[in-house]
Amino acid sequence: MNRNTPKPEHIKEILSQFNIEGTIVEVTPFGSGHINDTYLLRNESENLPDYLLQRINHAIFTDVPGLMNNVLLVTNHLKTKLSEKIDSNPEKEVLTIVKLKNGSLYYNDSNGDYWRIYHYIPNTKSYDILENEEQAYEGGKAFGRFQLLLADLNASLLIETIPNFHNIEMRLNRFNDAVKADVVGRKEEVLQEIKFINERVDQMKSILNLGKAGKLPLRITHNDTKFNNVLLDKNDKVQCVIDLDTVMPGYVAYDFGDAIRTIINSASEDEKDLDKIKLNIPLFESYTKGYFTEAEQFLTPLEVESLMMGVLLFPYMQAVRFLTDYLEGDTYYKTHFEGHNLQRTKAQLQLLKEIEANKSQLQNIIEQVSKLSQHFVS
Ligand code: ADP
Ligand code: GN1
Ligand code: MG
Repeated sequence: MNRNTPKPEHIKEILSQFNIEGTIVEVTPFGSGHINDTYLLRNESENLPDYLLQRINHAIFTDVPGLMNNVLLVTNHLKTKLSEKIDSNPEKEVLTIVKLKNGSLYYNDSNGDYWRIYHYIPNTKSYDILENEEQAYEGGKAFGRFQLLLADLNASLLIETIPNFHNIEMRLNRFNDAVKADVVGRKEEVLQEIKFINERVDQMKSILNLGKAGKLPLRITHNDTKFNNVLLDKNDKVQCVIDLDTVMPGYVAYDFGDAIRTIINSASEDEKDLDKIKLNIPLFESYTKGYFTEAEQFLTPLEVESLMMGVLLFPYMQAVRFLTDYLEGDTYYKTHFEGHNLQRTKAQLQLLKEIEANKSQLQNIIEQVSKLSQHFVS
């Protein structure tokens, strides 16, 4: 689903609702997210903050008040925890919501669209593809710390912003429905991909089954840990975890697997030339090391074991989701050309093939890193 940039007079009306300082002189589309629409708002004065305006995709996030309440709870909790540490700066390390003049967390305009504003965090960068091991290590630390800091937030306060978001059983049910309905007549061209997906159904349910059996704890997880959802500073040090719309209860292997999906891939998520999709194993190792520096404090042995299952599950899960969207006529993700969702599907399945071929090496790395971590719970 793709939506138009709002007209300047509409932007003006939206901005007039919010408690922003200064005068906004420039509004530019920003980032490469697939769901929300993001705009950078440049302030006239260099001494006043720039902002980030987002149109929340309310076809996907149907309970916007609940979602924004989640974001407020999570950011407040993170800021409180960080303010207890001497070497941290909560304002720079956690997203800050800009409220409306009436105190609300979002603006619902006359078209029915929902808008929110965050402080733009200056001198930071997010990467779709990583450049070096330091960045991977920092990313691992960021998401490990994120889980650690949220470990004592009462999960019952959070709503499930997208129910069953990472429930592969539900994803496969919807996929099978889409194959059966074949509403836009695309099934015949994707028979090979459907077969590949169907051959792996049982093994992909392992995390879900362990969770259902009560063997894996539900924790508060991020649930959208692709690498461009962490901001690094100019020295490539972790600054802030962003994109908090899907923070809700989940299994740690989900966050690990989804992050690795973007970190280990030497090409982009939607690479057309499948030969370019190769594993960058040193980046995998660095991310894992960074992750364990924080997560060693709470991971159970079975959670450590489940991490590799997450690494296999996430390219698969994303392929199932992209292909479902392709079969349903491209209604969920933003697409930039005809066949984009199919290209994304093929790239994710190729990545899964590569991961399957190197599974024991990756598993060994996780085991080695976990053994080296001092506080590992045995
Ligand atoms: P989406 O849900 O569409 O992925 P994000 O919230 O991840 O939207 O924002 C899109 C991009 O905007 C991010 O990848 C990042 O580059 C940038 N971004 C988001 N929030 C901030 C922020 N507060 N400060 C600086 N950059 C940001
Ligand atoms: C979407 O919004 P963005 O681009 O960070 C999606 C994720 C997928 C990702 C694939 C709410 O994330 O689940 O992993 O695309 N977000 C939602 O790139 O569906
Ligand atoms: Mg994002």
